[in-house]
Amino acid sequence: MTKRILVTGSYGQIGQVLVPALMDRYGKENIIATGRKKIPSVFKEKDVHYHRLDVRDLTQMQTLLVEHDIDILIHNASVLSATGEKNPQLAHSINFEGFYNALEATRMLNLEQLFAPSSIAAFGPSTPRENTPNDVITRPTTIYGISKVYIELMGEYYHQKYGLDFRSLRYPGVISPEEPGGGTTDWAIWIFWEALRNKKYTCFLKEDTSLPMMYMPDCIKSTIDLIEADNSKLEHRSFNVTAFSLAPKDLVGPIKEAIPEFEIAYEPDFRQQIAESWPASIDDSVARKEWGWKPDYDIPAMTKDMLEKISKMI
Ligand code: AKB
Repeated sequence: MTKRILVTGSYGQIGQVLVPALMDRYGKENIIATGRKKIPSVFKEKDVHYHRLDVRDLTQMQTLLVEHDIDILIHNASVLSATGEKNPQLAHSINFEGFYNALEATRMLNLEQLFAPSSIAAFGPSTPRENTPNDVITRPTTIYGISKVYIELMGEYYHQKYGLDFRSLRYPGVISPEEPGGGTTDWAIWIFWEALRNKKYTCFLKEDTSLPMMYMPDCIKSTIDLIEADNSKLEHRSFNVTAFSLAPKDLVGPIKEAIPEFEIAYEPDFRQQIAESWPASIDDSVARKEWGWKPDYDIPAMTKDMLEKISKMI
């Protein structure tokens, strides 16, 4: 049966790709994209059904959900890790108030499902860094990470208290040609753009800082697969997902193969500390077992596709 889906934060790096993917799958007329700004040009070109929404406004959110007869709310609106550390107050209001409104709107309107992403940022320095399990200590040290733990715990609370069908993925760094929105894993996008544009890149993380990552098509696949997963098979509500782990030095060789003159320099900044508080690799066996998660892209396949796509965009 066709679902009607509303997406908040829809013109972020992930939303820009997720919205068209949802339109293909569920029908253009069934997807409503929302965001704080006026309709972005990428959505105009694709004729996306778009409305302005500040997620801190519960009445506005409820009105759109009712007017468009929404079944599933995908709540992507969020201030990311690096921007959050520059403005913790803004991150608090958007990430905490916004998610609370999404939860309350889902409960009051009895929507079928609420999906809201978590992140590897939910982990902290006291979490084991290698092969981090799904069920493990989460004591993050960034405002973004704390908001992700809030999302997971409040979502799980509403699930057990009200039977609300909350689902979440702990996204790793997501790599794609689209512009990222102020995260710590953004280097893995800019390195490709800068290699193709200027043949050199200055990285804001140290060369051996490994973090879990995935390519955008896998991010979209994991999101749709979890939304459509059989609820009776889910023992968890929040899941680790990953495809590979990547440090800046790991991309130098593969990029040089395509662009032999490519050079990299390292000037670590405040984002180094954030990255060091996150896992280097995570264990996603719970997602594989409960809803069949399996990524399609490894590092060589992702690198080839990124270079091809960005070359066409320059
Ligand atoms: C960030 O770096 O803030 C995000 C994330 C890992 O959640 N990409």
